[in-house]
Amino acid sequence: MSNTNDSGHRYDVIIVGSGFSGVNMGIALKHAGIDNFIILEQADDVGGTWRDNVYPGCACDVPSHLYSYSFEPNPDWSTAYSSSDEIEGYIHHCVDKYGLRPHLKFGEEIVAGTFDASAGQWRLRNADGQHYSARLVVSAVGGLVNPSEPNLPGRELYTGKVMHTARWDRNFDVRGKRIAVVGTGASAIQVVPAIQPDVEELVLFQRTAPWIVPKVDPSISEGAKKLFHRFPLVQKGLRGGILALTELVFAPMVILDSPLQKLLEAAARSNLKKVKDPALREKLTPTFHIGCKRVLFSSDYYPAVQQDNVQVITDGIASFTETGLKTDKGETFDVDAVVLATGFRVDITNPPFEIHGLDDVTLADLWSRPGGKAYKGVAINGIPNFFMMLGPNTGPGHTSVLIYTEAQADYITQAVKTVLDQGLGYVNVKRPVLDHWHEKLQHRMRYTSWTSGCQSWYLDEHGENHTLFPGLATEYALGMRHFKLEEYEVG
Ligand code: N01
Repeated sequence: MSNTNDSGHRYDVIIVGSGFSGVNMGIALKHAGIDNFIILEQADDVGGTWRDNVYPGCACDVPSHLYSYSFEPNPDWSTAYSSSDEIEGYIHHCVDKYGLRPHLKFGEEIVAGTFDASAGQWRLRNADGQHYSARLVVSAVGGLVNPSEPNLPGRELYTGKVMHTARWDRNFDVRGKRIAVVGTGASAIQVVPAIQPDVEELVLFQRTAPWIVPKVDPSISEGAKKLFHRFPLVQKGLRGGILALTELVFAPMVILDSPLQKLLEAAARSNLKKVKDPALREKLTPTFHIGCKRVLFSSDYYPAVQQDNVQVITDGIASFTETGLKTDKGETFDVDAVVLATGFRVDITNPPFEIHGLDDVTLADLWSRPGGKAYKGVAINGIPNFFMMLGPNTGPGHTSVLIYTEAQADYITQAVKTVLDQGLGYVNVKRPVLDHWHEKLQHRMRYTSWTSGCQSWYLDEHGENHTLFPGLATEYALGMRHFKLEEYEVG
């Protein structure tokens, strides 16, 4: 097997994906003095989720001071919770500042990878059949990338526009149009208030009413920005304060029947009182434990759905018609466009591409049952010299995902350095180490509200949670401080 790609270059590391995680990984490698790496991205630009999600109102529901790299504070955030555009701009800034442009290659969809144990080399293949080789591979492909669209009959008959929120057409003007929005998750509660004032009519199809708590989103004053520029420690302190709040207040809220969970539910119920019409309030009242699905933050969703041009429909959707949608009760709604705010196919626990490890074992086989599992969410027994960013059970339910990715980037960098500096063929996490980690996590899952009886993208088809970390982000990050070679088999 060749050790080179089609252009003849050998890499130490290939990073697949250039969203927040891939960029983080690239920065960490550079910081460690490792320069012989490439970042392969299937799209035509960096930014991942923040490149793809550009629907009106798209913003982060984690405060910007925390939803940014700890080593690269941005004193110029314009609001407490930044917009998608502003976050995408921040990622570009980081790519430039940390010199990642020369490492990036776009239009590279990796479809398969094979590890050659005798050579200690990965060989990746892209969709055009070209190969790339490297000692180590880091998969940073993201977990919520591919839209999940309902398979409704008659879609081909419908003459209007259909758009998933993650594939928003910026050229589509909603003004004066009749719009149907399907879904009431995190994306829907942002897009609905953003378009409601401009559309003629908005028909919102709700299958499950979500829990929503108020979101206070003040602009950041020029004075505050100057203060952050002049005294970076102030911004650092603010970041620490927000992290502490999410850890001490929001994390315990996912513990089933905890006092804080009850407090959060009371806050959300009180928020619901903003809905004046009792019949509408009844429709919007959730029937599951708060925290079972992602808790949503919004102060403009309830006001928007009470406007005269909005209808909330709780009947199921049976089909498209030529002119709109038909419910399972036979009611039809004529609309100019259908916005699918229906979420994503969750790929956190699916192999990012076809992966062949030691003895030709595939990751698909390893994960066929009991679902995705990786040591600390990053390493898989049987798949050596391969690390994941935001792999199984490393998603946060309560705070910034970047706390996790930063910890992973540093841990993986230590692994890379160990392999390169010690001239190892490969490192392969030991099976008992992985199993122990996984069993402990799944045991803790039982005490969370995520498995308390609702349907969400957190759970797989067996009702198991292989997506989120059942603990504090700081606990996870502390556990990632040291790469321990003794936990790995060396080849
Ligand atoms: O997707 P979702 P999302 N007919 O899966 C409904 C992140 N995010 O894009 O609840 C009718 O949460 C479905 O109904 P139900 C964040 O991690 C972050 O909103 O399954 N309805 C639900 O209401 C989030 O968790 C930000 O009964 C159908 C909705 O569609 C994740 O992305 C912002 C249906 C899907 O909700 C996903 O959020 C936005 C059907 N056939 C997103 N199929 C931040 O601010 C599905 N639904 C960081």
